[in-house]
Amino acid sequence: MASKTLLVLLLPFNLVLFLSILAEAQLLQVGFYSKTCPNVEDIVRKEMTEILSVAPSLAGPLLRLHFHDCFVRGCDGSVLLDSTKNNVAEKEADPNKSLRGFGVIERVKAKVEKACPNTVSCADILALVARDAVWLSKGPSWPVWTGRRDGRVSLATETKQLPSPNANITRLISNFAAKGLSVKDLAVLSGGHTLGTSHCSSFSERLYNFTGKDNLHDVDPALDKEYVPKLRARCSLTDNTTIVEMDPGSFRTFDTSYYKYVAKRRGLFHSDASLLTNSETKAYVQRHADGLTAEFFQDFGDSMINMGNVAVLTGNQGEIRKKCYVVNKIN
Ligand code: HEM
Ligand SMILES: *[C@@H]1O[C@H](CO)[C@@H](O)[C@H](O)[C@H]1NC(C)=O
Ligand SMILES: *[C@@H]1O[C@H](CO)[C@@H](O)[C@H](O)[C@H]1NC(C)=O
Ligand SMILES: *[C@@H]1O[C@H](CO)[C@@H](O)[C@H](O)[C@H]1NC(C)=O
Ligand SMILES: CC(=O)N[C@H]1CO[C@H](CO)[C@@H](O)[C@@H]1O
Repeated sequence: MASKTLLVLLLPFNLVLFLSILAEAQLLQVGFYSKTCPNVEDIVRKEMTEILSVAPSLAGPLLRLHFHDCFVRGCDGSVLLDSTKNNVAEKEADPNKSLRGFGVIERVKAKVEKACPNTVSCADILALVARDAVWLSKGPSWPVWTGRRDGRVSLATETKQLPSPNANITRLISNFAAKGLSVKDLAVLSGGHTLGTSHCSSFSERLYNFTGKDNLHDVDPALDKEYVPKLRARCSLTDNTTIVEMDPGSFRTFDTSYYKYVAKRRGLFHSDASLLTNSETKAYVQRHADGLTAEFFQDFGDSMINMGNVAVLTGNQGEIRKKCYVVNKIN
């Protein structure tokens, strides 16, 4: 995928021809809506610019929504569906309790529906919104491959496939491999934690109860000892409401400082710290702790394209949802 992006960059003049050839082989394509909804990317960008100018802290949650969509049942908009009388949806499950930004997706979708009814999927809107959230936070932009269709199923039980913040590197690598994503994708996409916040409950066991002893010495040894009191001052073991910046000092700016924190053993989650326990991910963290912004930005776009390809529905599969929180009625 990375090489394809590079090719796209190298071949601006043949872009249209090139992409239409690629489209034969590829399920998604850049500009899928160029005939059916030519302004869709402008509409999304305009809405996102307005939304983030008022509420910049939504950039993180919106990026995370696309990740959670893609890791459960593929990027099919299933994370957006509400529960029904007979079904508990993904968004009700534990890992999703902290998801935010659903209102933004509905707002953007409504604008797109007005311009191009029944044309653009919610799954694609999520992918475009995630890209714009990063770009508007001073991060990279990348060509979003579109043409996803929306699923009709969302099951809370399937969110078990999401990686846990307590995961070790073996577990993280296998979580990603199960979605066709590489060790490099893991190192790169973890850099998404340069944006946003976490609830204390996602990491407080590391501060007080790492091995279940529940005392002040029961600390995750992978955490910088000098950082522990700072985090403890913010979070008790049972606090599930306080939020903490994952990349303190620049949590609204997409940059490489996440890697600087992880390299200093100050990543918030055990999963962040785990990146230092594998030679490839460790090398990535250490190299980017010193900057290398341009390379990280290129990598991040490439890996987002990879993630956006996970188990997508295309062609006649699924549907184009009218509203993102509910499947279409079947007559
Ligand atoms: C590698 C495995 C990953 C794990 C274990 C993980 C875990 C978490 C956890 C526990 C939170 C905090 C939730 C809360 O308590 O509020 C979080 C937040 C976040 N994650 Fe991840 N994540 C992973 C990968 C990713 C990826 C691939 C992305 C996107 C590329 C991402 C983007 C984010 C963002 C932007 C936030 C902040 C959300 C907010 O501000 O509300 N994460 N993640
Ligand atoms: C990693 O975690 C899994 C459980 O999630 C466990 O089975 C495995 O033993 C752990 N591996 C290492 C090397 O600690
Ligand atoms: C501490 O960890 C143990 C083992 O994981 C768990 O059973 C216990 O509930 C935890 N204590 C608190 C107060 O969360
Ligand atoms: C937070 O913790 C309180 C007290 O332990 C509990 O009643 C509440 O349900 C928790 N909230 C969430 C969102 O988990
Ligand atoms: C955003 C969202 O739908 N959050 C839900 C997560 O799950 C809890 C219950 O487990 C709901 O109360 C939230 O509304």
